[in-house]
Amino acid sequence: MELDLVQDLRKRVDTKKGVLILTHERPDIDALGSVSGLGWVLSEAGIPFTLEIEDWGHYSRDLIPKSESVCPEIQVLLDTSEPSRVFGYRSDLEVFVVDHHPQETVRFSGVIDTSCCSTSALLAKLVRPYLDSKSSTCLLAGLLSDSGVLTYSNTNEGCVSMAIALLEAGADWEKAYREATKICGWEQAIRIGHLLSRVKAYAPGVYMLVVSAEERTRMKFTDSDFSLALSLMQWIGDGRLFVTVRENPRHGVVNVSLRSRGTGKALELAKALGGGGHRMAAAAKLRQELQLVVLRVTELIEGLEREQTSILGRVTPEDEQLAELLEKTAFLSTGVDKNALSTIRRLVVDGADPERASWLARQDIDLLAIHELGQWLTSEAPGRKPHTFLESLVFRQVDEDCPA
Ligand SMILES: [Mn+2]
Repeated sequence: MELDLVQDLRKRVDTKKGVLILTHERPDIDALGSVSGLGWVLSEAGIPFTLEIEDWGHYSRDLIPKSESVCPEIQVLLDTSEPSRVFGYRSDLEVFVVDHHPQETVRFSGVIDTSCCSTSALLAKLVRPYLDSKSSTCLLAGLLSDSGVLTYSNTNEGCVSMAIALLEAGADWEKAYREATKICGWEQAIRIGHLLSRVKAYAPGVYMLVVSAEERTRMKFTDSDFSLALSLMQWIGDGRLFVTVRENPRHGVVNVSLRSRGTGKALELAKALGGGGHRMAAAAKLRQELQLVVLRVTELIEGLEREQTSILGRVTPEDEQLAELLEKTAFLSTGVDKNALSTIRRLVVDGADPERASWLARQDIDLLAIHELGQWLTSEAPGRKPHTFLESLVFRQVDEDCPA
């Protein structure tokens, strides 16, 4: 039997007090979608709550539920179970965790499920009877963000089933997709274009973006710019490892983010650098000179090279059908309904690998295409018409009235 989180929280809190909802610092869309999704659910259920978030970033203001001023009795930690990473953590309160990251030591009660593609998908399971269109749109945004719109290796049957359930509960696919992929206006699009023009190939299938503190300050690159550039880099068809290395002007640290495909080793590399994360999406923070970090990363990549990891294994007819569906819907950016998702679920159950299918559908996209996309973003006047597939895709990601 699945836990009913709403009933559970109702039992634990006094009607006059309430629940404090928290997540990690520098929250991503999975974190924000989970926090806001749970907020909407609790407000529907009449349980008082407060959200305390470091930064909502570009998240749509109409998807953020209003916090009440409560004197909380319990804090729910979403998308992390590590107090030192939680923004607003209170050591005097009881803790309940919902997370899909592996937990080193069990310290708190809660639900940890590393087989879930996102915390928002896991949370959706726990509050399923209470979902409405607002909460399910928020949770779907988180699911789509963490699963690369159902194309990363964490996209399993449960993940697709939950996307269907959220759609049935009233989620707005287009809005959730937009939240998961949003570029905030043409100013941000242009900065991302500058970043994409700087991407280099370091070994076959290995693409890296290195930015110094000086460059970062001069070009006003933000964390969100880097994370969107890293997503866009992953359109490169033959890529199996994608890396950003950025020097932080304020803290004298260098941040490394890694994404890998197939048998790629993002987590292994991150651990070698003293960091952590998921198997295919990981990060590390180093207090070292930028050039030394780049050297270390390059050496680690060369070590991988010798192992000759294969990208993706054998392609099946189900992979091909799924690739076709991805192409037809422009990678699920348009024309997605319950039928399309049910087809995806059937193909996944029959053995299709969403990552392999998306690799098939992206085969023609190379580093040159990413550089050209960068050029188009930086040279064209904002709002000019797109020509290529990638240009149209990114064009639709740009939200001209997103919150500043
Ligand atoms: Mn997550």
